[in-house]
Amino acid sequence: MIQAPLDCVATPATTAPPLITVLTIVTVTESGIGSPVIPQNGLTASAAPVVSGTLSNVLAPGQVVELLRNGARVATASPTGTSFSIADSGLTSGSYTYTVRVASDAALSLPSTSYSFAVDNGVPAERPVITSVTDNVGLVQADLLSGVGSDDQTPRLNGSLSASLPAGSVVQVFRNDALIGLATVSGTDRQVRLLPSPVIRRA
Ligand SMILES: [Ca+2]
Repeated sequence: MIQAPLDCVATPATTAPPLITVLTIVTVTESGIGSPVIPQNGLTASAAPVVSGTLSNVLAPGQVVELLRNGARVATASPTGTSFSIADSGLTSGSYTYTVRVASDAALSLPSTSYSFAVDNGVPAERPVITSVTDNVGLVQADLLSGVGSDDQTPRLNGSLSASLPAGSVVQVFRNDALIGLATVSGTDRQVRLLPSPVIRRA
């Protein structure tokens, strides 16, 4: 019987493991309630997106996942499994592209494929005003004067905008500081009309 020579027995590698090169950004979400997804090439008002993705295998000791925003490192994470989640912050209106890479003291991996989107969270230039409130119930039907009572529990708000709204923008309507709906806006004449109308009940 012939025995295998001892030098055929596998020995543990003594060099550092290779850097993981396969990273994927799966989603970028808005922070907060529900964490809605920001689509690739989409638009968001969020100043603090959360970048989530996967790794081809777990990180070796000393390795971290780096988040790059427009090519500059902005945050790192040390996931213990094969998925990661990194929160960014402080985004102002503009265009952004995220990539991720694995880094250690010795080397960097190639960056992942990119994930791009736009942020619009500045103060809108378009200014809405309420021009009238219409009562169309009962014997007396007219635009309401400020301070005058009405029997219309669903008065219609009419208004105008200083400029046409860009795509994706809405006019929110508040009653006593509570959001009650979105105005219907016709882009050409910039008229604002609230549908459905708010319900007002007398005390
Ligand atoms: Ca009336």
